[in-house]
Amino acid sequence: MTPTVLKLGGSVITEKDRAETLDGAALDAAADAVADAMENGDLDELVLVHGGGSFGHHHASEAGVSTTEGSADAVDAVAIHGAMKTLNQFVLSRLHDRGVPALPVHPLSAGARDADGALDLPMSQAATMLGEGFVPVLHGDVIATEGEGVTVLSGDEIVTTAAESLSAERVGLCSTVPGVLDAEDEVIPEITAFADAAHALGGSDADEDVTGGMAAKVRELLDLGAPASVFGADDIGAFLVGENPGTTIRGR
Ligand code: IP8
Repeated sequence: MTPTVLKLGGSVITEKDRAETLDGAALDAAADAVADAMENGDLDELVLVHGGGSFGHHHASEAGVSTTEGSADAVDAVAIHGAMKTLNQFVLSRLHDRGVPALPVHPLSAGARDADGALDLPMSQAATMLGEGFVPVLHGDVIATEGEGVTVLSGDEIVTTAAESLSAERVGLCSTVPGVLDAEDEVIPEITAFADAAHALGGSDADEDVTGGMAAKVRELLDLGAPASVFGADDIGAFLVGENPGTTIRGR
C-alpha cells in the first residue's frame, strides 16, 4: 500500500473571511482534479484531509479553543465539530457527484491526545477503507485531550500522522499560495532544512487561524519520511499525476 495523502487547505475551499461560507468553485475544481486523476489511473490510493477555513476556525476562535487552549464545554465542542462535519459533507458530496468513492473519518470519534500533547489517532479505518477501494476523507476537528477537555486538531497534524501510519509515498498540501515563498514572494523550489526558509516564514495571514501558519507546516513536513509538496489550488491535478509543483520539502 503506497497511498498519496492530499490536504485541501480550509482557506482554499472556503471563503475564509465569512463564517461558514463555502468556496464552491474552488471545491468543484479540486474535486474535478481528484476525479480526473482517479479515472486516469494516476493514483493508486488516496487519503484526503481538509482544514477548517471559515467553518472550524470561526467557531474555535469564538469558543477560545486552539491546539493548546482547551474547553470543557460540550456545546462549544459540538459547535466546532458540527461545523467541520458540515464542511466534510460538502466535500464528500462534490466528490460523489464525480464518482469518487469518498467516505468520512471524523477524528473526534476516533482519537485522543494525552497530557503531553501526543496524538493517538488510529488509522485502521482509513487503511481498511483504502483496501476496499474507498477514499477516506479526514478533517481538522476537536479532539478529547487529557487535562484540557477538547483542543483543536489541525488538518496538518492529521496529514503527518496519516502519512507516517499509512507509509504514504507522497504528501501534498494545497494552500492559498503557490508554494513556500521567499522574501521576494518567489516560490522556494526545495526545502531540506528549516534554515533554508526560516527568514521567509511568517505566521498565518488570517487572524482566525488558530493552528499556525506556514512555518509550523514546514517544520511538521520536514519530520516526515515521505517527500511533501506545498502548492496552490491550480496545481492539484499536477501533484496528483506525480509532478512536484510548488515547494518540495524533503527532511529525511
Ligand atoms: O484548518 C483546523 O484545521 P486546519 C480545524 O487544518 C478546526 O488548521 C476545528 C479549527
